[in-house]
Amino acid sequence: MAQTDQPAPRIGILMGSDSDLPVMKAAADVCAGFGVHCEVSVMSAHRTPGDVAEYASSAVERGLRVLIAGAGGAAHLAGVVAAHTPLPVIGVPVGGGSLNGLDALLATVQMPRGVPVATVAIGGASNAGLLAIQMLATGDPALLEQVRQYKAHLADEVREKNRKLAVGG
Ligand code: RP5
Repeated sequence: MAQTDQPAPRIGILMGSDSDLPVMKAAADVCAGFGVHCEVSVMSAHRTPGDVAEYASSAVERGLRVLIAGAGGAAHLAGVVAAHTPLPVIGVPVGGGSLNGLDALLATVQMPRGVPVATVAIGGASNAGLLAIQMLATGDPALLEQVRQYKAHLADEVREKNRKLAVGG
């Protein structure tokens, strides 16, 4: 087996089809921005249900600590993943289709008692990545400091916009 210097991924990003990748890529980009290794996979709750069950059931043993699952339409991927793992699962409803993602939002967010999926906005893969980082950061002081710096940077950006508006007004 090929050896790499890459650390084991701590975040797993799943999507129901490669057509979801343009949306879901944002989650991987956020992880990379924080220097956290993630793994990205395509598997479907409907087309490859056995693969999804196997992936989610073995996620803890493989070192993963948070899972992100994005799908569109009858978006059952995040829920099925949550059914098979004790890890926190973040759901991303992928937009498009005749209902513009409302179907995916409801299918992802309306989980039964006992099996939560932390659902972000339609197309909100960037926030899903950030939430996964924040979850990891609860047990990782260095990562927590990075999140603090990120939020400080966000605040600086808003203040800069306000300053520019005041100057131009
Ligand atoms: C869902 O169906 C996928 O997550 C995707 O959003 C949608 C369309 O899939 P493809 O027909 O493009 O493979 O299961």
